[in-house]
Amino acid sequence: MSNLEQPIFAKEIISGLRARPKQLSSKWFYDERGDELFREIMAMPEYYLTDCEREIFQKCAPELHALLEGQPFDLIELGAGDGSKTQHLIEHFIAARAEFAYRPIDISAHAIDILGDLITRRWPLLPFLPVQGDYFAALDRIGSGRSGRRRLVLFPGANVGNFSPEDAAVFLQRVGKFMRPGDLLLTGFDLKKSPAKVLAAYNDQTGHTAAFNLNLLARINRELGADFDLKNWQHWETYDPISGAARSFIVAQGRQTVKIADLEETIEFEPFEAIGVEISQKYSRSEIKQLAEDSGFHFVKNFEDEKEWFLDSLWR
Ligand code: AVI
Repeated sequence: MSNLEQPIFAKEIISGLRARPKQLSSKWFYDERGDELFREIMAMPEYYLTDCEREIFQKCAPELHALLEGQPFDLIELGAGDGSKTQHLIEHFIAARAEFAYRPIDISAHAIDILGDLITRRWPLLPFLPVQGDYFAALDRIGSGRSGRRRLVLFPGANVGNFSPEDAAVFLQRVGKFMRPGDLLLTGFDLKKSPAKVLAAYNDQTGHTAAFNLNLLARINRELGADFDLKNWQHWETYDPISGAARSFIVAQGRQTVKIADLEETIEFEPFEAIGVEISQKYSRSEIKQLAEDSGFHFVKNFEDEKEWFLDSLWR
């Protein structure tokens, strides 16, 4: 985390733990350990999302390239992570001799370093121009340069699902302000499906998701000198098939008093009080079209995997 982000982290953690109900943003999951745990989740058989989107990217690359009409472009990726699926697009674009630069944006400096090593080793001639930080600060920085080029903006991996549907519309409207005629936005959506499938993806028996969520408390211990005793907290997952919201909670096993030494704060938790830590929103096809409209985009088409569990939706 950069020195600039540390006070924001501290401020958001305190206000989230003082709120009723208590709520922390899932964006704080991703420190170095969190990135590692998330890579383990993506490799789990229960977490079907990764394979579905990999299949989609392999299939849709030629069509995306055709839609860019042979013009030079910037491939901008919001929340790039390890970029493993995007490499299928890059591979195709390079084979098709497209003139483009890869501009991943990620809040995690560590994730960008790993990605940078990987990309520059595999494609030393590909312009790799990452931006570390908050999406909009990064988009502002990108927006002020290289003004003539078209953009293919990727928002993959169901990251949009980590917003409520209302916040997703606000977020996508902001992305839209950065885009110009001819630019394209490709967003990954996890589709509504069997509730058992969804629950298994976020409540695996091997405990990877529990470890990922509890790492947030461990991070608060490490970075803010708190004394959460992790064995007194339990990961809990719910899925509401009407709203499509999968939600993660961390639940206190009995009364807890937690001191956050660096901030001189003490937080009390009642027995079984829960901290909301993540929403992973699932969508229907009609909800996705509606979201495109509500965010000021024109829907172009959906690319789906064979099982019809996931789709990437292309908008102008
Ligand atoms: C990053 N994001 C799209 C993941 C998701 O599916 O909501 C994060 C995650 N949380 C638990 N498992 C995966």
